[in-house]
Amino acid sequence: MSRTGSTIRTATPAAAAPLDVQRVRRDFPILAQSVHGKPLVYLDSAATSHKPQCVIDAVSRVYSEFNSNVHRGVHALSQRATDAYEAARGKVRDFINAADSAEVIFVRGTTEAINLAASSFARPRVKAGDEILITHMEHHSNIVPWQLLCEQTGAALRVAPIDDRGQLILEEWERLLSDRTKLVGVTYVSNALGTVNPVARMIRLAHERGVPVLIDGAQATPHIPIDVQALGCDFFAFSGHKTYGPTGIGVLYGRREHLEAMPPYQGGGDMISSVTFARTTYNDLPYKFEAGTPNIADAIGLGAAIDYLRGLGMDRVAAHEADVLAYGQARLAETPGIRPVGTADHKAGVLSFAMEGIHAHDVGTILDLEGIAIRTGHHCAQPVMERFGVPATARASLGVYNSREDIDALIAALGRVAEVFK
Ligand code: 7TS
Repeated sequence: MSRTGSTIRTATPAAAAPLDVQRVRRDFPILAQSVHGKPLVYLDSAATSHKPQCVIDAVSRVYSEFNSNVHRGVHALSQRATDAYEAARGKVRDFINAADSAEVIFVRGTTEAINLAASSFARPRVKAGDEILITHMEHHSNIVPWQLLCEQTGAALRVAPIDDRGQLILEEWERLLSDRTKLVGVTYVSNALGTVNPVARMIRLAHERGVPVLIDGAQATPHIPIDVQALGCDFFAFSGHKTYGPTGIGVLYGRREHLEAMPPYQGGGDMISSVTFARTTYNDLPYKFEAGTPNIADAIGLGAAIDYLRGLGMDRVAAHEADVLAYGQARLAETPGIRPVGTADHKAGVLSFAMEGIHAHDVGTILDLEGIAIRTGHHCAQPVMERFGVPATARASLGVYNSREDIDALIAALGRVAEVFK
């Protein structure tokens, strides 16, 4: 299963033909519908992305052709299910360039991945007086597991500040990195602001001090080519459902040496090699961390999503989305009454804003009547809202199927919002 050395990443040349967004849209059946009598404009992919037909078909095929439990049956269907499930793990390995499939743990999503790392990796290593270092722009799922750990151990949570544009203040972060720091947790891309953090540099700086780093990749994997070996991170978490795959499936990547040393997260079937009442020995990686019947069909669906993205080419996806994002930022900047929240130099996928004198929920409700789906609220990043002095923002977030026309529809509808509240 191991595959070290040679790399098989498909580096789509940046000069390759740009993404044909109309063709991409046809791969996503859900997009071809009207909402409140208007063509659907879906700008909420940071919450969850839609699924291309190939993913829907892959999941459907599991149940109609070879549904069976994995790793236990000698019969043909079980063998097929096991092969497809393990093939999906291999696709994840290639997608994030892990050295070995055994470093890819299937979990429910980013939230479970971070909780697994907090419980099994950090908990046994952390004691009173130690510190966990995060940033002010984390999603709650990269805050609360560390707070729970701190409550249980007497460790302290340290939070690196962000500036008025929503960028991490790296010098302050570095100042907070100390002998007491036992782990760094940082989001690659902020879901509330769109900021892309300089994670490669942060990992280098943390490692210079011997501090392991967990990357929350939930908002990165749909937008940015990921290479965990080049990054050098210790853990990397992401969710299938934000990456054009099904809900209920996600990944914790961990470096083998860490995973080997960690106790299991949950006990049960499949994660053992032998059980007696006196003593249980655990299965090999990655099964040690996959207790019980896993989410077989959705893992296979995630594999199909990865095939789809690799077929488009992640570099092309990134270039297309960068164009739509830059266009969106420019159009919002020239729209009266809009205050963008999160104007970092390096951003991906997210346009967050407040509208003068109008609550974000009202903005979202009126946009919905225009067929435009955005998210409003605190985006499970309440400290970010507090930092910017707003109760909520309106957030348009991008997927590979969005186009400049979607931005035009958004801007036109925001004009109607302004009229309603005139
Ligand atoms: N980390 C980040 C950066 C996220 O954006 C999210 C979900 C999570 C972790 C948790 O992922 P889950 O799949 O386990 O729920 N973010 C959002 C969002 O922005 N809107 O809805 C969910």
